Amino acid sequence: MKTRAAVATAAGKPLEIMEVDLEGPRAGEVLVEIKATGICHTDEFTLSGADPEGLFPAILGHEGAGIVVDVGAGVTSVKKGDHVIPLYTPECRACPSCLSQKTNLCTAIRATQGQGLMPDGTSRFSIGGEKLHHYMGCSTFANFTVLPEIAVAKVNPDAPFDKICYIGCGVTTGIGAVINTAKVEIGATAAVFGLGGIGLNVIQGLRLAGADMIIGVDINNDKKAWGEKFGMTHFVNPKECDDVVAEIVNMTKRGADQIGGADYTFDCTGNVKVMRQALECAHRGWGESIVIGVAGAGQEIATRPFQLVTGRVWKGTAFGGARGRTDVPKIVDWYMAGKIDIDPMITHTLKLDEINKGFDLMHAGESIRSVVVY
Ligand code: NAD
Ligand code: AHE
Ligand code: ZN
Repeated sequence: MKTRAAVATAAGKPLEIMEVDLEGPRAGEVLVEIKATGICHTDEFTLSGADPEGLFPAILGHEGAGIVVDVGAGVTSVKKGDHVIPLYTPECRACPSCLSQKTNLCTAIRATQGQGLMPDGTSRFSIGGEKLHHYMGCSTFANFTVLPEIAVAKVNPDAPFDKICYIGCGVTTGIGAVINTAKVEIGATAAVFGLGGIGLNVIQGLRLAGADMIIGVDINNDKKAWGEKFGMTHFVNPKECDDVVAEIVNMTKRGADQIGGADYTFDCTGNVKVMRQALECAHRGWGESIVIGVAGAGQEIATRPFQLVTGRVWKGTAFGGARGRTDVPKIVDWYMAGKIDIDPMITHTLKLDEINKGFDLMHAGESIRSVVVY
């Protein structure tokens, strides 16, 4: 069949809207009509050329929602007509990682996914006979896409596609980092670096978890009002203080010894210098710093080992530690029950033809999430 798609032809170039060829689903695969897709900073990261795994030409996009329109042989867990969210972190429930119950990083199809291919080592997308790469196993910047059965979460059919697509990455990543990775407890003190599409979801996750002090950190003062909307209690602009680490340590001084530092900190910027700041303003003895941001090829993190010797913990999280087929339907239900906010974070709704505008808005810091509706 043919489908409209925004194709990333080369690093650093705007996406090109084209009609491309799409082969139907093979065994264990499903064909999904994508109804809406968010634009995440990670799409921008790969398009920029900073992603060591970036491949071109490719169909990017990994934050979608849609309807199953066809299934390949042997597919049992979803059927035609089901509403689904594609999962860039699948959940096969059979690989050593899934069975370990210690991680959400399913390994069943990770190798081929990283090569921009389906699990059988081929691509379903092409144009004029030339192969197009899949992206993060999802390629939601195409109106129709093919996904492995283990990489879709079946969700409530009453949920609106143009909102729940955001659960395909940003919402789950932010809330999951708090609940699954940090396991924040009631009364905790936290600092969140970067108040974009991910950081604001960390903030709403902290509010859900019952954190007392939620410090937002951003170089853009416009983000103060955004953070406050979702539960932020204090704001710091690193450009307006001498030393952001000292500032946060000072703000969080408590107890008889008056040692400051946050119980939990989160990097949602992808900047390795910020990752260091986030670690170093975590509390001596127990503070945990969670790396969510994705850093470009060649970037490395650094700190004095003494920071770890004295009890700070550096952790990372992908997709908020969520097991997609199990957890994503629950998060959709939380949204439908009014337990979490999504609508106000979707600042722009665009048509596929306007997708490059979504990247411009992100660069200008003017959007939280842009969503493309097909
Ligand atoms: P975004 O562009 O919406 O937000 C980034 C925010 O960081 C902006 O508000 C920006 O002003 C702020 N910022 C930039 N430099 C800063 C600095 N020095 N100090 C403080 N704030 C600063 O991006 P997003 O969609 O929220 O994504 C954030 C990061 O998370 C990206 O690196 C993205 O690739 C990554 N990400 C990771 C996962 C995961 O599973 N680990 C999932 C989704 C996104
Ligand atoms: N491919 C990059 C890293 C990109 C990355 O870290 N991706 C996150 C999701 S970001 C979503 O917006 C992730 O899930 N990583 C785990 C995985 O298995 O890809 C690189 O540096 O090579
Ligand atoms: Zn993402």
